[in-house]
Amino acid sequence: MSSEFTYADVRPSAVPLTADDAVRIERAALAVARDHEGGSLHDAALLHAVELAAAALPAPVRRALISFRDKGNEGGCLLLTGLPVGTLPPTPDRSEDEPHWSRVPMATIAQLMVMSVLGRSISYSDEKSGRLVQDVCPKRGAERRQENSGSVLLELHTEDGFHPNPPHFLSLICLRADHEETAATVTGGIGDVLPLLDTETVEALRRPEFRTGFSSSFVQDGSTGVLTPPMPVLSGGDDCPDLRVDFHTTTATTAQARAALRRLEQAMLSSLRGLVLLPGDLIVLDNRRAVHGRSDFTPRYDGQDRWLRRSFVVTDLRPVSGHLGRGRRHNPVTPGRVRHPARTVAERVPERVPADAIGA
Ligand SMILES: O=C(O)CCC(=O)C(=O)O
Ligand SMILES: [Fe+2]
Repeated sequence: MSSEFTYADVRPSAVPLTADDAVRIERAALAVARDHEGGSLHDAALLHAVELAAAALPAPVRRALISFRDKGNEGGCLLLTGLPVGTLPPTPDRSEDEPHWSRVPMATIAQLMVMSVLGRSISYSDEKSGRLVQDVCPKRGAERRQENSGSVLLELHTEDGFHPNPPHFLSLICLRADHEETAATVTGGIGDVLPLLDTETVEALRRPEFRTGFSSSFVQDGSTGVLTPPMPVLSGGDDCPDLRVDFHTTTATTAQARAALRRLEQAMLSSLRGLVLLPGDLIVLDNRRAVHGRSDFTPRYDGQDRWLRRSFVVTDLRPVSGHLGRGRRHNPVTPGRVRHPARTVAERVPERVPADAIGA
């Protein structure tokens, strides 16, 4: 477990939007919001209008997104700066107070416009009420949770690595920074890290000897101990493999796998890129190629705390369409909520995982 992150600043490599760009995006986003006033963000007509409105994004931004979508990059992240966020209500500090999207229309639609260049928006009905765009802000009483509602250091993870259909890309748009501007969002890309790993480690990471725990944000009773069947951490092409791991919940089932997981985490920790997100910043994370995490910070619960909004896309809806319910929400997969036996995606582990099976 890491206690802090050191990272190379990604702000110098950001794709900046000018003030004129921001005005054009603002107009396009508000037009969509106006046309769909009172509607659901999950409405197909609204999502199609968002895709059309994405034509208002300037060519350099679209070019950067297209290249990131098709080729990725070493660090697995792309930063845009200068997006419009509009006038904001107070930062919510309880789930019940999270505002309807129409109270933050500009940031919400601008984020979906950006994401529509990368893929098709989806959400997960197991988590955060299946909202298509979710609030990421510190919640009272959740401080120590390994979830985005916590404020302790959030360990490196690919998003939803336990899920049969995790997002291909996710984005975080910053509406408010934390008071001290110390909460750093970091990424570790497999492109940066692969050259640091020896062949034996890579081979071990490719064997199906790792089980990842379901996030407590998915398991409704908050219980832990629901693990995937054994899976590899690395899969796919030799040059740039796909990655699936959570250094908080992934456990190795053999000694060799355990050592490989530890080496991977060390290599990731020594190659991090990141930044303290500021209002108008939007970071896109390549969820097949990078882990991400966040350093700790101190919330004040004064309505001005750190506030990001998160959204997910997959590159193609058709392979997952059989799993989607109404409005692009992925059907439940957590035990107790599935209508068919849960064993197809997860096994409930009756007793604690033996200590010697837990990775670094
Ligand atoms: O708060 C952050 O910067 C990252 C949170 C996170 O990992 C997430 O929302 O998936
Ligand atoms: Fe995350």
